[in-house]
Amino acid sequence: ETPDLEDADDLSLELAGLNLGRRDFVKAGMAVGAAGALAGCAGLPGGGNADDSNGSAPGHAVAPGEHDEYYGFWSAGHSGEIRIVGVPSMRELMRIPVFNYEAARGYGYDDGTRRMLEDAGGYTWGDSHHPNLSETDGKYDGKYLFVNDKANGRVARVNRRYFETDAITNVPNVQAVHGCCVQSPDTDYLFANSEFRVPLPNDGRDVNDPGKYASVFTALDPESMDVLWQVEVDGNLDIVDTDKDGRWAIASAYNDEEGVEVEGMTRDDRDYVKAFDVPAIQGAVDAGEFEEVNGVPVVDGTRESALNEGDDPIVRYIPTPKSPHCVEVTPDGTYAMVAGKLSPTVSIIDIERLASEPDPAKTIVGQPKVGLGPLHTTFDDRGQAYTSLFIDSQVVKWDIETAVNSPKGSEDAILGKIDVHYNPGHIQAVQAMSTEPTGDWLVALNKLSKDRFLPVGPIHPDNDQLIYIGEDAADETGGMELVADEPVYPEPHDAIFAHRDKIEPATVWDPADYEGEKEYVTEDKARIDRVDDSTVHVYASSKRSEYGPREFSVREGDEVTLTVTNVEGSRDIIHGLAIPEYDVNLALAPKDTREVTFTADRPGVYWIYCTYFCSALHLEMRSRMIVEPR
Ligand code: CUK
Ligand code: CUA
Repeated sequence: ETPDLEDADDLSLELAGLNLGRRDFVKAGMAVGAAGALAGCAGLPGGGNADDSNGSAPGHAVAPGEHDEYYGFWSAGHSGEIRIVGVPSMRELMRIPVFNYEAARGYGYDDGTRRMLEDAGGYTWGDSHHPNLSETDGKYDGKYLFVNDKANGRVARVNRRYFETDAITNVPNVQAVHGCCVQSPDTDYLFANSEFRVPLPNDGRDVNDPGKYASVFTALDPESMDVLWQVEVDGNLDIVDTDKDGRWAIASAYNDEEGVEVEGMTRDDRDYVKAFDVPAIQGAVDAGEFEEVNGVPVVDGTRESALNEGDDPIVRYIPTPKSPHCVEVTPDGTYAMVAGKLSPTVSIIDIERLASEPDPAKTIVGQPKVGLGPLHTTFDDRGQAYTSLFIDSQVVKWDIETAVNSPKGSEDAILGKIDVHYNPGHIQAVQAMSTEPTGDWLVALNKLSKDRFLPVGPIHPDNDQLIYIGEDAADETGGMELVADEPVYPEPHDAIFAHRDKIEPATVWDPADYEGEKEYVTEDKARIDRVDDSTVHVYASSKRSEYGPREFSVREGDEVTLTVTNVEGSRDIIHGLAIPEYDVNLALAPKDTREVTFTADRPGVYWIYCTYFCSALHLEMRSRMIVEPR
């Protein structure tokens, strides 16, 4: 099958001014199609495609009962969640709902999570793109995971012990948060890029004056999740990453033209990457040099103000080829890699020069030509970079120092290319976002799967491909070997991996963690409290295979709050609590307590039952809610 390169990619290439004719597209499409056809007879265990293989990759299968070496945390795009995938097996282990309502975990159904979602704007979905693990001294500390919501301008935090979302901040003055990263080497700040430019504040003024729209760079406190300050800049901010010394946050950006339609947004040949001098910005905020908008201190970081600040602006504007998309900093903190779909190059920014070089253009110390549609770059532990090529449907491996020492536009640094299927967005190698890359596995998150799996109707899964990068070789792929195809539910954008030793999940809740918020209801404390004529509070316990109380009565129209504890201490003994026709659905891990409030507006008998298959008497694990007519 020939990928439909005629439409979407044709446009981007035309815009890129690459002057490739339609014939070149068809040829490229046929080459991809042929590789796909070959894969069918390759017969690698795990469904891999052997046509690029040099045969040195270790197996990726993890035997029954064995554990994976790495945790992978995947974003999930407009599914709004985080998914946990074992690497190298690529088995999906769990999902963590974040911006979405999710029934299996009762997320958004109990009062606590429902209130959190309502306080964060009341949206029923989000678009999660960039998962980040908190760091101490440049290493993942397993404390928090953060992720953005591109759709509604929010950021969320997932708690390390319970693998649950524990905070969502609806960021003021932004419409879409795209880039999101933690500060290195210590997570003192969480950064969020607003992508869509809107009037500040967006209250109906300046709607017809796009020149006055703005996007802002936001800093949050990772502990309180409060917004600390924002910096207004020119252009649409895209992705962000930081150096490894706590000074610079570097953001890609497009649409310096400030257009509102695609032709206008891509008119000029260059855009400006923004390097934010974080301590200098914090200093400006502390000195009161800001304007307050919707309760947030907003510092002026526009290009005009940067020019006025002479040699030492708080935001440096670095000219790059148009529409740069990625920013990824090398594990040693030396360089920031910037690439955009519309130029075939990666621009290498020397981070040390950001402070010393008066001409921002001279901070770019290398610009290898890597292929068509470069989107994201990742790293191994041997000074090599890997860049996804969206249009070429390839991953290219290249040597960083060779690229710095070669003329701009040269291909000297390229070590090899491997076909992926098809159209990769992010690629990530294990621990490449920290100072400890392991250089063994890389995942290409391919946007299209096309012919790789049994057809399942017109909406296809994405295809995440596992590539072994532990071996360097002087062959076509530079030693890269494709070992697995993994269909994934739409639409992860990015992933981050941590060695299993860095993550310590709880297996049972510690009731001390919710003391004072919710009562731990032991069996002898199960009771029905009538608060007043129209309010009832039911305290219930649950264990194999009964609820206490075994029945309770309320009156029609009562507001009922149900507080339920799972008193079991055994790992993996989870109970559910569902009430038919009342839309009540709780999931209770061992020693956890959840609350739900609803109005008992229909008289009758309602069988409360357990949704998690917990014992041989699971079906009998029931209680009755009797709603008496008034
Ligand atoms: S983005 Cu999707 S492929 Cu949101 Cu990180 Cu680049
Ligand atoms: Cu408890 Cu099933």
